[in-house]
Amino acid sequence: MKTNLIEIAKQFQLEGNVTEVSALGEGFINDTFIIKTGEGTPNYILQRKNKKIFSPIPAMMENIQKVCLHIKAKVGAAGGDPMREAMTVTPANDGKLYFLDEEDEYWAVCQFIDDTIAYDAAETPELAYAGGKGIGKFQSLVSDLKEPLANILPGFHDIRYRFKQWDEVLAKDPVGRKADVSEEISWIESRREEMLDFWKLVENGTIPTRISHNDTKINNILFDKKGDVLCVIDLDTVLNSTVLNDFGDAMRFYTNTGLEDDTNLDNVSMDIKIFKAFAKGYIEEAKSFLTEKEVEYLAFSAKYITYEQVLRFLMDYIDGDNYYKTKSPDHNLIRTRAQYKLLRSMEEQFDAMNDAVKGYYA
Ligand code: GN1
Ligand code: MG
Repeated sequence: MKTNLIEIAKQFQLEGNVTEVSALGEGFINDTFIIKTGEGTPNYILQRKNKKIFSPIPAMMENIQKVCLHIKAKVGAAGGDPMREAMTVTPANDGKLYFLDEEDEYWAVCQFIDDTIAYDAAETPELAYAGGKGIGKFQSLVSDLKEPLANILPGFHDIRYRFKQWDEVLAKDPVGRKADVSEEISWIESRREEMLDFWKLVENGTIPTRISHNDTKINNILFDKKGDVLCVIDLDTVLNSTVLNDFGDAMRFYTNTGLEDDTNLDNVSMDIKIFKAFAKGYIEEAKSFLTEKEVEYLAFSAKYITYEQVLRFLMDYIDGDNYYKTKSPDHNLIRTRAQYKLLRSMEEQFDAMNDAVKGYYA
């Protein structure tokens, strides 16, 4: 049965009348649409949430709502505009934060914030600096939200958990792809201990657990027309974890001179100018709450998350492409190779990355 998107939209407490629902963006995980209502009433973002990945969805929506309400209260108290500087979840007609359709699919809506810009790439150091400030500010706004969030994505950036999945997938080799990727597999194995050593510091509390966003691509930040950060969106992955994940994932995304799935590896490298600009903005905002240990591992976190992404793409390839949406049979392998090239470039420039962080923190 073809889903009637207009009918789904009508299940939510929208202002105005739904005039159109159309696809938006190219997320790998959820399906996203924009709901248009007439003149003078807001537009909305509608998402079919991926229940295979986020589980349970109702708990995920509670997490998102907790974070949104906390940020709204603080923005309001500081004289800002809570409708523009925070996301607004729109409940369903029955008051729930989601709608469950007849096919057992979960839908959720939030308000679309007008007159904003989302960028697909951090093209200039100025933009990277603003993005760094945006993520630092987001973390700082939620740093006093003490209520724990539900763990709807167990082991998300936990490399011990990823190795467990990895070992299982490799042992099964369900579609017989393993033999052809032995070189790629060696990239993962040769760094296993280094990555686990870092994660042990999170496990034993040397690096604290806080609220983190966990998906800090630049297009998850809305800027206003002046180029200032308004708010951070796509809160599906807000979790209690290390905030280093956010720094690392942002650097994996922002600093890449090529595409995440670039077929021309010559395009891919880490742009140290972008790294420095983001780190400067981030540290300016996050300095107030970061511990020295966290600062010590900021540059490392970029390698950690990029490595994890190499592992996740390669693991999905070997598993037969069950997790990420793909556009060709070797899409996950192309992504693996491109992200590995980025990791190598970070490894080569690691001293300069560390020096930059030290300089801004001093
Ligand atoms: C997924 O769907 P999207 O682009 O928001 C993934 C991230 C990956 C990213 C790779 C829940 O995010 O962890 O880094 O793809 N999200 C989840 O581009 O797995
Ligand atoms: Mg996302």
